[in-house]
Amino acid sequence: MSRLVAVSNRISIPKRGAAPGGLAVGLLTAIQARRGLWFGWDGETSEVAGSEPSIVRKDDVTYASIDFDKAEYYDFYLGFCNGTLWPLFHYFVDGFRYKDVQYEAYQRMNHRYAKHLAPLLEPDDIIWVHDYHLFPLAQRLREAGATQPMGLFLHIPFPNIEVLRVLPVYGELLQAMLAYDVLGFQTETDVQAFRSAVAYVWGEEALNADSSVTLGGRRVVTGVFPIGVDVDAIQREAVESQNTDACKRMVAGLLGRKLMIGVDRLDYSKGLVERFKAYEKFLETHPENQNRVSFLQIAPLSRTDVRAYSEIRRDLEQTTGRTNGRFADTDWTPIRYLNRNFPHDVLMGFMRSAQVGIVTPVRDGMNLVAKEFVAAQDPSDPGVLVLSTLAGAARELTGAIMVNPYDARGMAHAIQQAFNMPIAERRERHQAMNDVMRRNSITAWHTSFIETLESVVEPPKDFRLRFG
Ligand code: ADQ
Repeated sequence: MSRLVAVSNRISIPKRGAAPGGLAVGLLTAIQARRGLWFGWDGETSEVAGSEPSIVRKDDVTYASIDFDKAEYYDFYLGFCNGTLWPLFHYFVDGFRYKDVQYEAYQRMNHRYAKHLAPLLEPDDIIWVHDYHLFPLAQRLREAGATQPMGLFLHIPFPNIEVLRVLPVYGELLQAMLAYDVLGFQTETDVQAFRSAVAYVWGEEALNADSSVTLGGRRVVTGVFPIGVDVDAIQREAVESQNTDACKRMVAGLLGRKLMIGVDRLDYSKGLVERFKAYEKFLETHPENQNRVSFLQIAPLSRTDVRAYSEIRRDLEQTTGRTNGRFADTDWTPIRYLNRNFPHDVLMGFMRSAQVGIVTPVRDGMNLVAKEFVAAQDPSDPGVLVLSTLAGAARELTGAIMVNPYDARGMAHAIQQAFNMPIAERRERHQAMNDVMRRNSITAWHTSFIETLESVVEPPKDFRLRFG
């Protein structure tokens, strides 16, 4: 069995007392099974970046990490990755910024990843790269002489070509993606968007009927690999954590009211401002719910050095203040808005205690919170998921109440419907979603991606060594 080398912008190095999240656990299981290597940034920045990766071995996994210097952090990570690619790939054409100097930093960083990773590779490795931070990595590794099979999985949406071509360097990035052997996406829409971009640049003749593309004699397999969760593990976590102090306190604070919960990284793609406005509309148009339901929104801060993120934070604080000022009572706070992290099991316990889960991104690659909410429910008395049609998860979780996240009135109506859904219908919808999630589990995700990567028989041998 080949060794698996996983590469992601950020890696989770095991620390005492800190449990990694669902995605990290899933990936780690796959790496562990193949006594593999996980390579990436350790999350630290320093004045001068270290010259060698630092290596830690634990439980059959080797962690090789690099740090960033300040310029790399600003220009590569905050700049091109999160100020250019992230907004554009989530269709925020207005919020997108492009600077040559940041793109150059992006290319330089990918070069540095390759330079540090190449000496750690073994001939029979298979290499699985994650996400938009590392589109050019395969190209750089090939130039360094690597001939191993390489796959890229994109966790975020792939935009339609009419949006993609707003980016001055879109052609170069597409070309870079074609140095991989396998390109994996969350949904069929993303694969189609990628294929239409290839056809736009190189013509329809580059597209093969079997969903691969061929360019310059190289064949690149494209496919849909919807990321999932471990339904049974989440169910266990949710049940066990209901006895924790944190869960008991949260439930006691409801004073018997029904609960709607939202859990998201604080990001403009998650549709939080629109969601808060919809909840305000719900309290206004369905006043019988005042003082009878509570909305708990957990949203830890992320990317606080990017301006768009401080703006959304301000908007949310204003909307929360207005709604609470307008509707609160001496013993009732309509929105409880918390900017903090919780251990994963506690979150699952919170979700199990909620009658409604609200997941309304204005654009999302998949959205694991939607799947976690469903998996955490008590099957005999499950809560109801209200889900944006613009989340990748909407393709699979068709038992949710679907909403357009920009339609406040429609969302208010959906929340009302969710709180009042009869138990038979709740059970039926929950069962259907659980069945799909068991099929498309986190194990199915990494197994099928790795199998596809292993099926790539002849990696290209025509890239010459460039590092001196
Ligand atoms: P993200 O945009 O980060 O991921 P998401 O899929 O929602 O989003 O996953 C977030 C994870 O963080 C969930 O497992 C959730 O439980 C956890 N989390 C959220 N808030 C938390 C808190 N307060 N405390 C602790 N944990 C918290 C990107 C893409 C998504 C895609 C994933 C995986 O943007 O579309 O689903 O990758 O591919």
